Amino acid sequence: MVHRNGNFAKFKANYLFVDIANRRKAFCDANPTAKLISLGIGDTTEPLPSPIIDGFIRKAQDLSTAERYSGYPDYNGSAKLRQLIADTFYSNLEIHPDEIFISDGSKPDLARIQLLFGPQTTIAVQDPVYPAYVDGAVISGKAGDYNESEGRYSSIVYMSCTPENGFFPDLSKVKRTHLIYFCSPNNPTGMAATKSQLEELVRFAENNNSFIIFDAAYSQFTGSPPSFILRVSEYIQDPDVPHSIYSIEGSKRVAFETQSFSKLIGFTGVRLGWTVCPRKLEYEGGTPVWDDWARIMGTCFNGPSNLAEEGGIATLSPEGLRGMREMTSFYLENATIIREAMERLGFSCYGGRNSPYIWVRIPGKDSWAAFQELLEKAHVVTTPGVGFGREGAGFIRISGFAHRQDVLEAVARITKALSN
Ligand code: PL4
Repeated sequence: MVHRNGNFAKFKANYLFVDIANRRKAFCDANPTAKLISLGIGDTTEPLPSPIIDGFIRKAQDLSTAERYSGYPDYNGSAKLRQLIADTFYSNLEIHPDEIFISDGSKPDLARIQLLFGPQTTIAVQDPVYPAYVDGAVISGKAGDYNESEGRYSSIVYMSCTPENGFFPDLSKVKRTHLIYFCSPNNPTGMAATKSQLEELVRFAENNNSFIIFDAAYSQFTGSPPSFILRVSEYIQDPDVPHSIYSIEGSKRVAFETQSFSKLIGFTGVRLGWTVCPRKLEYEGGTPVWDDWARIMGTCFNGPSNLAEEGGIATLSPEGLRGMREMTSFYLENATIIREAMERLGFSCYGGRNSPYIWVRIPGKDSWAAFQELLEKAHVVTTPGVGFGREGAGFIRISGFAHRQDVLEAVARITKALSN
């Protein structure tokens, strides 16, 4: 007999987005003519700019010739793309291309990082939290048991991020853990940590000999954009919000950073991202983490798709970067439209300024009830806040990733539904 990995029995329920898909399907089965609009899952909708499509086509044509065909890619991604990422995103931050590991996106990297650390490793997460961090901890045996009445796993340290603390945890009350997952701009709250807050976080990690896993999936350029780029827009608008944890002194000794082309340009389906593992990041005793991370990527990943990489290289060309800024600007405008509509209805809203997500407090309702009401009355799919953790109870997350006409239609329907 083969024994099941007992950690699977510890899961509390379905993965959040699977739960939503199930509820959505049940609603559609019962209401086959309803035209649902999804502002739920953060999934990009807009067509890719033509210079990027040209990159894919170029590579596809190469693959059709004996001279330029290429098979397995480099384990850590092409030197060209790693150099471009270093120059574009970390221009003043001294990240060497060797420290950048190209991957098939942040979510797989976030799961693979857990393989670096044994089951005795303790983990802290923000609450609310992107559920993939917690689910990865459950599978790898680091989460402990799920406590139904607490709505939490026994071995995970939850750092409350609420309107009351400005969505930044009171670190003086946070118990020391080996790993700290931190996402800024944050999914789901849409709030971004300031420079002084990230300094506090890095000092906290240094004092506790912890590692930070910094998820910057909704960030963008570091430093000044190259002069050829119009500063059209980017998710982070506020000059006091760092784009990378590496803008913080000392962070290379304590932090990984993961980033992705998914939300920056729309590669959610193409699949391309990267994780920075600085050479200075060392375990107790001085062994570099880099060696093990390279080994994990070599074992659990066979290098990024060469088509995706070519799209990434095209994205980081001057025309591609212009397209990227227009894209993030578009989704941010969607977020503004949604936020203003919800505020007009009298709801307290957070996020939507440095991020495409709006975190809306729905007084007197639990999140799933609010989700269900919007689904049934407005035919709009959102994400129930409690699905991201206990501190998300009473909130819903609305995503700005949608076609403009859908956003306008959705806010009109929500306004009508909730005004009656
Ligand atoms: C739905 C903080 C979305 N199917 O695309 P990736 O793998 O480079 O990035 C995934 C990711 C990483 N880090 C953060 C994220 O928010 C996301 C994507 N999150 C959302 O709506 O919260 C898409 C979720 C996806 C899933 O199952 O996670």
